[in-house]
Amino acid sequence: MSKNVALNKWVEEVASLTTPDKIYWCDGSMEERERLIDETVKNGSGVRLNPQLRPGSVLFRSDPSDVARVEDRTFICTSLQEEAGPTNNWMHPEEMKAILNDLFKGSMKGRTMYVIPFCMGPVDSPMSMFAVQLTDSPYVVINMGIMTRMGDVALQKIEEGADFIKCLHGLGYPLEEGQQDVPWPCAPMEKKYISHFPETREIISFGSGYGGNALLGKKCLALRIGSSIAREEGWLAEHMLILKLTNPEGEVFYICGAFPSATGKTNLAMIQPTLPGWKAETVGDDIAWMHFGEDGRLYAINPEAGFFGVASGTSSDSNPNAMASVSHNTVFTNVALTDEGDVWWEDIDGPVPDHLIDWQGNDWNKGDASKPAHPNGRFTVAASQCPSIADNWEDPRGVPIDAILVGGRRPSTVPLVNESFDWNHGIFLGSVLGSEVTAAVISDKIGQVRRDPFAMLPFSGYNIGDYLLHWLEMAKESTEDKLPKIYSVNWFRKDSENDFLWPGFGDNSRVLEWITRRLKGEVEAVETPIGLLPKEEDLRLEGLDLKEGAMKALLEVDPEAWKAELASIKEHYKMYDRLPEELAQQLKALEERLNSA
Ligand code: O2Y
Ligand code: MN
Repeated sequence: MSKNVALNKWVEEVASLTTPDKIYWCDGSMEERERLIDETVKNGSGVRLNPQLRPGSVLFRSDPSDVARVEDRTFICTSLQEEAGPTNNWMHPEEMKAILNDLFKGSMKGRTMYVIPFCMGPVDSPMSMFAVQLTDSPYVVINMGIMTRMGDVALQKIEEGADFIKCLHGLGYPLEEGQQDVPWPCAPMEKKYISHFPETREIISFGSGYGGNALLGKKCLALRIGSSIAREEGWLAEHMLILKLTNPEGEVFYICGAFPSATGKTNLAMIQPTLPGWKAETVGDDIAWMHFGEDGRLYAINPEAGFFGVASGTSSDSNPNAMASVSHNTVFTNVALTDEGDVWWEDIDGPVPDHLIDWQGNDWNKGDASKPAHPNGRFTVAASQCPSIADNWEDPRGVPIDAILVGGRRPSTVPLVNESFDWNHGIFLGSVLGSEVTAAVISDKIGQVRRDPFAMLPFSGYNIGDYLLHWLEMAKESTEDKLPKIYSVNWFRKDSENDFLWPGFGDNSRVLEWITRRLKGEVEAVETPIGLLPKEEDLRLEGLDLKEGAMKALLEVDPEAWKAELASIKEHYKMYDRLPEELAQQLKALEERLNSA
């Protein structure tokens, strides 16, 4: 029980519907987390890792049917379908609530219902939001304790009267008297519902225990409900990393970046610059909430307290800061287990072991065709454990944003870096952000460009056209000189031999360096029909071993390729039922510039 009457009433209502055996209020302490981990180990769902190798860490293996976010089962429930827009699954709130009411009836039988008070953002920040998640998953409690400010710190504020968002989550796997539990309870796909109610600011998720479907503070609250609230209140809830960059002179720049999945977002958030004297620090790796300050600048907080990162591909080469972060006190999901009791995944440091237990708990021997770790296997770790975390990452005022990057995986056409002419042109660049579909996704569209405006297509809680209009209208709150400058970046340009032209990783600091000099007005750019590009001599390339002609290709604007790009953008814009007029104008202006070039 809490001192908040409305909260107690809701907890009682849900308990009488779902009939759990017990109700437990989470305090957010380390003792509580350790106790819960011990319980999961005892019931066979968690595996403690070797404390000598990975102290305080645990491995979970999910059901093979429950391994990632399920976009097909994700719904925005608004009174009118056009409010959800053409890119979201929609259902009327009453219809969805009726379905969910039936599904939740008795669904926590034989289980404990956990009450998780939590805060997205530093507890003392005016930009933060409070919420309470009810769940019957101890795995969710353990992860929420890392990903959010959870427990007494949040409950205290809610008891003092802070508004809270209701987040209801159920695994959909009740236990009858004497029934044996399974390691990863969940419901079949057709009974999974990840549903959002922007009009009443509620989230109800049923049937999945995994990641974005179940840790409701992340994609559901911080992005889908968050973006809807942000529109109403005049701020931005974005799928962006936040990076703090300090040049050798000690000047500090803050950069946000929108990148669709599989484009190196976490690596950039934790970049180690190769340029001497430059320092990069992490403020956030996935989500940014940005509000205008009284000075007309945009200030960002990271609403999360941890990272839920993809394990596969992470190594001391690709991301040394992530590797150091997960050295202890980490929850791993769906990675492989070594005979020594440590974790293993594709491309992790060191040789491939002869024997592993794979992510499904089966023996795996070197040479077997299957992959021992799931490609969407994850680590959950506190941001405070990251060696590159900025000392001011929890500043309640946020950090002032100087530049916004939008970047995808584009083997051709899109140059290494391109500065927008102004704010509206920058929104245009964000609206056409695209990434090549890679073999990582099962699709018949491999090699084609998938457009993902500001990497928010799966996360906008309202009509995607209105979302872009909101970006355009935000400019009215400030003046062009105070707004962040917007840049398109592309680390993935390839040549005719299918080789990458740019080394990426720490060398991306060379592009960031040029951006900071542009911000200071120290360097001129080349005006092209698509935007403002660097002169080759203005990029710091010393020490790089690039292929002959690489820079020319990385900075070229090929008129033929851009005509094809225009056609592809036109096709993409057809899907909008509410395309802002300004973006139609931007497209027309691009076409005219290309025609007269
Ligand atoms: O598969 C999931 O549920 C995780 S999704 C995710 C996790 C961390 C950061 N970003 C994402 C994403 O889908 O963008
Ligand atoms: Mn993300």
